[in-house]
Amino acid sequence: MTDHSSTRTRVLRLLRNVLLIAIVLTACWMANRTLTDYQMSLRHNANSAEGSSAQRNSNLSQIGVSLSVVHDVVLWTRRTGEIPVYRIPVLTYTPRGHLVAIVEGRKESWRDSSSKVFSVKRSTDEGATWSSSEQWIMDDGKPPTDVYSNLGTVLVDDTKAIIFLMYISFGIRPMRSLMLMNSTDDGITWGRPRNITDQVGKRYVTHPSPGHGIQKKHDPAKGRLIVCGHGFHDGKGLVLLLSDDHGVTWRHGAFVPSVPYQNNLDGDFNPAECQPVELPDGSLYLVVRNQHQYKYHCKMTMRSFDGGETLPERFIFLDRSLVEPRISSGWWYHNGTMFYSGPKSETGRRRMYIRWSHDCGRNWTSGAEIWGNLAGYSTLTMLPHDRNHLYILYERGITKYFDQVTFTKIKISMEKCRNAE
Ligand SMILES: *[C@@H]1O[C@H](CO)[C@@H](O)[C@H](O)[C@H]1NC(C)=O
Ligand SMILES: *[C@@H]1O[C@H](CO)[C@@H](O)[C@H](O)[C@H]1NC(C)=O
Ligand SMILES: *[C@@H]1O[C@H](CO)[C@@H](O)[C@H](O)[C@H]1NC(C)=O
Ligand SMILES: *[C@@H]1O[C@H](CO)[C@@H](O)[C@H](O)[C@H]1NC(C)=O
Ligand SMILES: CC(=O)N[C@H]1CO[C@H](CO)[C@@H](O)[C@@H]1O
Repeated sequence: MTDHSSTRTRVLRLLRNVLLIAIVLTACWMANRTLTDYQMSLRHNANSAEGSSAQRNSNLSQIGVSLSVVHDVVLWTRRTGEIPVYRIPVLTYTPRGHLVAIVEGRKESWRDSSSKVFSVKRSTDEGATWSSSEQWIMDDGKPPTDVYSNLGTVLVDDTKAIIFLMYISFGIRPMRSLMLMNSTDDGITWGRPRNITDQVGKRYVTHPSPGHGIQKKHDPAKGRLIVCGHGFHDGKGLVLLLSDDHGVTWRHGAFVPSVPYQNNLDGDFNPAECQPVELPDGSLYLVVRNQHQYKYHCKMTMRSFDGGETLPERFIFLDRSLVEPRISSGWWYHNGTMFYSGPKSETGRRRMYIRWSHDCGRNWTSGAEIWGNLAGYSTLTMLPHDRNHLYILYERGITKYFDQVTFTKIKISMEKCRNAE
């Protein structure tokens, strides 16, 4: 090699390194810049009751609530056989005032990508007794298959008396389909699922989060059906799916993408499984799994004041009192009280708690322990005609957090504190 050509090689190598460094620096700067935007807007406590009529119009802080367990029913159990594992509790009231519970039966293994059935049980006596046999309303087929489906959001159109179940189905990559089935006879029979992928657009095909969606009871957008989902075609984050014609057509509303500045490492802003409620002022209040434990091991909460079209950044909060070990949680609002369920642990799926707040999340009680051992996903509901009980369906166990899917009926007692007189 001549001196001349080796100098040229050295210059080229130097140029290449300078270019690489510039690319890396630009990427870091861009990622950090987006992240900083979120950091500035994410407040560290839930000061999210602003504008809520629930807080302005009543003396809720003067009312005490106590919870007591009425009874427990184990609905599904891990075992050997065709369906070794049941996971992902979904629970709803029905138009006629009954209860429907749905879980995934995982055929091959405990893995999320296992081929599955969706198994349903019903109760027509406020949770005292349940169907003895399970009904399968979806079956991915005999394993090994290339197809698997994940639960799933249930929601009731109260005006039309229809129960909907929305879920995602995976085929040979990259096929992802958003599926919707319904029951018009109170959850006894379910129709064939419809593929609504093209309605919402491939990009917004999301995992409808485990638990419930809502129908808005107040303006804006009274009557709208809302499903909260996590993950979408080319990334992660949170998507709201909306229907203004009683579930016939769906489109996407608010969209909060993740900020993966470290390749999905701890600390990323990555909102995941979410549950919505509506407050009396017509706003939406969401609890969101903080998948990469952005800043803290606690939930994110979000608000929407336009029926789910937007989730403004300045109303995204980290609620440090709702600690979580990356998990999907229960969320319910009734008559001035917010209820939350989830494992009270920053690190492990154990100790199922129900907690409540009388000021829309400004202050949370320490709550009541429902199960002291291993515990995972949970969901909450109430019956329209009986506001004195809260119902939780959750994963719990001794050897694994999903040994059982258990239903628990809880009595709520509202007591006025003495100093309120
Ligand atoms: C709240 O309490 C005060 C007195 O303690 C009473 O005057 C007021 O009417 C109450 N407000 C509501 C909405 O109940
Ligand atoms: C659902 O529709 C999409 C878009 O048309 C398609 O790609 C997908 O294969 C369909 N899925 C199922 C399960 O039919
Ligand atoms: C409910 O399910 C039936 C049966 O699959 C279907 O024909 C109907 O379009 C569905 N309705 C809605 C609103 O999705
Ligand atoms: C709502 O709470 C108030 C106490 O603040 C109680 O008097 C009322 O009966 C409750 N309403 C319902 C529907 O539970
Ligand atoms: C009743 C009660 O505990 N209120 C507290 C709620 O939280 C705020 C701060 O977020 C406190 O200032 C209140 O005292």
